[in-house]
Amino acid sequence: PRSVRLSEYRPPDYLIDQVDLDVVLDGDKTLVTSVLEIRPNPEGRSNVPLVLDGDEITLAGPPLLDNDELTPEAYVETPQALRIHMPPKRAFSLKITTKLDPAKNTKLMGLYRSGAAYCTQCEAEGFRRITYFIDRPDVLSTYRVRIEAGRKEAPVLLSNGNPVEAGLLPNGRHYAVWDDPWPKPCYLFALVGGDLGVVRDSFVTVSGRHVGLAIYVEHGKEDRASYAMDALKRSMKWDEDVFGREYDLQVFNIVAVSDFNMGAMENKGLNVFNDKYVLASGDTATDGDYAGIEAVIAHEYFHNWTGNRITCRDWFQLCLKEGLTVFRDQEFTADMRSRPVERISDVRGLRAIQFVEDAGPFAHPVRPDTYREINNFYTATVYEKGAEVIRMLQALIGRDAFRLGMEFYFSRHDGRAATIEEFIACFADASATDLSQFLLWYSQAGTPEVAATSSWDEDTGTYTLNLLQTVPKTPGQDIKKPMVIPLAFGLLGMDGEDLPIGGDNAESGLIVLNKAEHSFAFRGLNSRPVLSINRTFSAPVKLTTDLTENDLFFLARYDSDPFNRWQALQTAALRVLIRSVHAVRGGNRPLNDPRLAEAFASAIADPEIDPALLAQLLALPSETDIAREIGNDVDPDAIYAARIGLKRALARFVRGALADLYRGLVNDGPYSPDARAAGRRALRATALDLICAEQDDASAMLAFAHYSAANNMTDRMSGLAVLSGIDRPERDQAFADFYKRHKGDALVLDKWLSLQAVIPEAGTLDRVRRLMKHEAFSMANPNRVRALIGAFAASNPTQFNRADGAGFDFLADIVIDLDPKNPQVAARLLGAFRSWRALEPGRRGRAEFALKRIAATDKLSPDVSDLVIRALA
Ligand code: HT7
Ligand code: ZN
Repeated sequence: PRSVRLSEYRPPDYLIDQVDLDVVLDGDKTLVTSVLEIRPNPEGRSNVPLVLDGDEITLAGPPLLDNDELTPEAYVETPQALRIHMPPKRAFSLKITTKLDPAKNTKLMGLYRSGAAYCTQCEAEGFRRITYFIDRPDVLSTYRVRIEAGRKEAPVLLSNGNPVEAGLLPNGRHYAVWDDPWPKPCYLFALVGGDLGVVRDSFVTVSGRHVGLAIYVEHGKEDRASYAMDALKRSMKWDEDVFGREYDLQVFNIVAVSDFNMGAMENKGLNVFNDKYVLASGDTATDGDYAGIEAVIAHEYFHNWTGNRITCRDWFQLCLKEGLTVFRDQEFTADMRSRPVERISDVRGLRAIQFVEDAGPFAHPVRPDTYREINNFYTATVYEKGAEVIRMLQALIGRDAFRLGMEFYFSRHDGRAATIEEFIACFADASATDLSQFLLWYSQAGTPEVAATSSWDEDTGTYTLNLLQTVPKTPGQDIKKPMVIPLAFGLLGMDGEDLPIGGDNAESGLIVLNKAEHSFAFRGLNSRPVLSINRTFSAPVKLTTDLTENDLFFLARYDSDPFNRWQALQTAALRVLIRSVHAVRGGNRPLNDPRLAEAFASAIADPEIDPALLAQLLALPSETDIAREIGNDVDPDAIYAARIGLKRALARFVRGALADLYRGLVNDGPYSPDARAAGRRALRATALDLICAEQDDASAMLAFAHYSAANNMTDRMSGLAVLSGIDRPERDQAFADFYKRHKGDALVLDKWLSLQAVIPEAGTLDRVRRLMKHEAFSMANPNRVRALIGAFAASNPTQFNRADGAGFDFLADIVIDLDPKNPQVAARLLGAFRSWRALEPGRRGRAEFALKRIAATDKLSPDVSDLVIRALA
C-alpha cells in the first residue's frame, strides 16, 4: 500500500456543505441516495476534477448534477472512486445512489448487520463504503437523514442529531428523519435500524435544557443497561463542572451491538458501542467490566467536544482528539474513584502496552508523520501516550493556565478541524510560555530514559541531583533531541516526612529537565535525604536511580505520594525478579528477598492504606513488566519461573496475615459495583491469589470454595482465575459449572474462553484449538476472536512464545485466514508480535519465520501487510 505523508497535506479542492441522505434498508437491496451541496474550496486548487472516495461500492445509476443526469463521458466510476472530470466552478448539487448488501459486509466498516440491527461504523474511512464522498475529516457538512425500513424488521430508526419527523408507509414500512445542525466530518455519521429494546432517562443541562437519553440494547437485556445510563449522566455533569462543556442536542442515543471492531464510537448524538461496554449486572460483569463501562461511556461522551465539535484536520492529528479524550476520561475516573489507584492502573497499562510498542518495530510518534493504513494507528501511543502528553502539559503550565488554554481551544476552534500546533498554541498563549520544545513529545517516538544520580556533601548539607536524559532510536528516527520532562519530586528526611525544599527551581516540587543533562542542588539539609522522583508518574519515562533497596523500602513505607509508594515496591520487586531470572537461566532456584516480604507485611498491617491501593501494592510486576525491563534475549519460561517462585516465597512469609486479610474481607451482602466495595473484592482476590501460589491441593480447594461461594461475577471470576492455574480436578469442574451457568450468554462466555486461553501450561494451545470448535466460539465475531485468540496471543507469554514456535505458527494461520474477512481484527492480533525481536534467539527465529509466512501470503489487506512489513523491517 501507498504511504500517506503529513508533509503532503493539502486542503481539499471541494467542500460539501450539506448532505441529504435517503437510506432504504432492505436486505441485499439496500439503497443509499445522497444529495451533496458541493462548492469549490477557495483554499484548494481550481479547475481540478472532483474525486469522491469509494470502497467496494457501485453506483445504482448515473449521478445527477443539478438534477441532470451526467453523461458517461463526464465521469468515471471504480469501486475506489467516483471522478467527475469537469465539475462547475460554482456551487452545485450532486445526487448519487449506491446499492449495498449489509449482511455481506464482514469487515464491519460502513453499513453492516449485527444481530437484529443494521448499523454503521465510519471512522476512519468507512463512510466511503456507504456512498461516494470526500472522505477526510476536514470536510465538514450538516446532515439530514431519512431512513426507511420494514416496521417489523426495524421499528427503531436512528441517526445523528435531532429527530424531526417519522411516519408510516405502505407495505408495512415506515420512515424517520433526523437532522444534525452541527457540521461534522463524515466519519461521525451513523445510522441504526433494527428491532431493539430501549432504556430511557433524561438530563437537564446546566443552562436548563432537557436532553432525552436512550440506550438501545438487544431485547431482554434492558436491565443490564442501568449502570451505563448512570455513567452517562455522571459524565454529562462532570464535563459541565470540570470543563464547562454543555451537551448540544435534544437527544443523546447509545446503541449496543454485539459485532464491533473496537470498543465504541462517538458518532454525533448517536454513539455505537460494543455491547461489552454497555451491558452489566452483578451476575454477569466483574468490577473491572463496570469500570471499563464507566470509562468508555465517559470517553465517547467527552468526544462530543473533543473530537466532534472540534475535530481533526487530518488523521495524523488523531491524538488531538484521542489523547485529549483519554486524558479527560482518566481524570473523570480519578474523580469518581480513587485518584492514586486510577493512576497506578493507568500507568500499569501504559507500561504493559505503550512502552513495549515504543521499544519495538511498531514504535511511532504520538503524531505519526506517515502511514500506509490509518486503522493501524489507533494505538496505545496515540491514545495513552497522547494522554500522558496532555497531563505533562498541565504539570508544566499549572492547572489554571491549563484550564484557560482549554477555554481558548474551545472558543477558537469550535466547529473546525484543528491541528496539534493550533492546540498547543492555546496553552502557549494561556501561560505565556514557549512550548516549541514541548512539541517534540508529538514528533519523537521512543520512551525517554532518565538516569538520576545523586551526591551528598555532609559539610555543606548539600544534596546534588544529576539528571541525564536519552531518547532511544526508533524506526526511521536515529537522532533525537532532548525533551521537556516535568518531574514531580520530593525529598524525604530521616523520619519519612517531606523536607521543605529550597534551592534551584524547586519551590513547586517540580523539576523541569529540558537539556540532555542537568544538575540541581538542594542546600541547608541536616542529613542525606531520600529522593522521591517522578511522583504521580508526572512524565512517561523510564527512570533509573541510584536509590538503594533500603531506600526503596523506606519510600514504600513513608512516601507521601501513594503512586511512588507503589512504584518503590515495584522497583524493588523488579530488581529481585531480574536477578532471579538470571539465576533460573543458570539452572538455579528462583530468588527472593526477605526485605520485600517485610515490606508486604508492613503494608498489610498498615490500617491507613485503603484496600484498592493495598491490592495494587501486593501485586508483583507482571511477566510483561519483567520482560520489558530485561529488554533482550528474553526467555518467557524463566520469567514465569522467577515470578511464581517469588510469589510463593512472599506468600509463605506473610501467610498468617494473608489468611486474616482474606477472612476479614468477606462480604455476604448484596453486590454493589461501587469503588469501595470493588476495592475490597480486589484485595480479597489478591490475597487469594497469593495464598494459592503453591498451586497444590489445598490451593485448589480454597479457590474452588471461593468460586462456589461467590454471589457475583467478580468473586466467581477471581476464584476461577486462580483455579485456572492449578492443574487439579476442581479446575475442570469449575470450568464446566461456569459454562452450564452461563450457556448462551456470549459476553460472559468470553471470560470463560479467555481464562482458558491464558493457562500457562503446555496443553493450552491444544485447548485453544479445541475451543475454536466450541459452540461458544465464532470466528465472525470480533469479541469472540479477541477473547480466545487475542487473549492467548497477548496474555499468555509462555504459551504464545512456546520454544517450538507452535504459538507463532498458530497465530500466523489465524491471521492469514481472518484477513480477507475482517482485516482490522486480523491486524490487531499481530500486535502480539510487538516485541518479537527481544526474544532469545531460538524463539526469535521462529517468530520471524511465522511473520515471513504471513508476509508471503497473496492479497494481504493493507492493514496486515503494513504491520508485517514494519514488524520485519
Ligand atoms: N474514535 C473511535 C475509534 C474507532 C474506530 C477506529 C477504526 C475502526 C473502528 C473503530 N471503531 C471505533 C473510538 C474512540 O476512540 O473513542
Ligand atoms: Zn476516542
